Amino acid sequence: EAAAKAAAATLDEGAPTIFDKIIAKEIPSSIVYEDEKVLAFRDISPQAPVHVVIIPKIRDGLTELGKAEARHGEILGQLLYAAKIVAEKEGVVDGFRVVINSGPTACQSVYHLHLHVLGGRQMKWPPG
Ligand code: DGP
Repeated sequence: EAAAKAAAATLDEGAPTIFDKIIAKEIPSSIVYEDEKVLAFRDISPQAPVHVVIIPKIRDGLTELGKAEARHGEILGQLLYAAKIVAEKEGVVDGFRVVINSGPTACQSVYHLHLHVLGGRQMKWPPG
């Protein structure tokens, strides 16, 4: 599946993404946590019993982590802290994984920076 995903890799063109529609509530999502700056919702294709995606509500050029600039430091910290809040809410704070796929080689498919919070099963290392 990863190979298929990589083969179908999309590129960062800075275009609006499906996550804008999720933020605008134009398409439904199962929201786990929300505050002024971030939104966390269940992944449509869960890779673990707990699989939540956390995004900044305002993308501000942050299409992928590889394009982060110093000015993004605050929101990056807020996203990471939100991962801990989500893990706590989902009952996996004792063991969870946070993943950021950046760019096509890493199989990023939506170019609005996001963290994956995964938990509820034993993780393996190294990741695929
Ligand atoms: P990545 O491959 O790291 O770019 O992750 C994008 C994730 O977003 C992927 O795991 C599936 C999820 N996703 C894509 N579209 C939707 C959607 O419309 N709703 C929800 N809930 N998740 C989505």
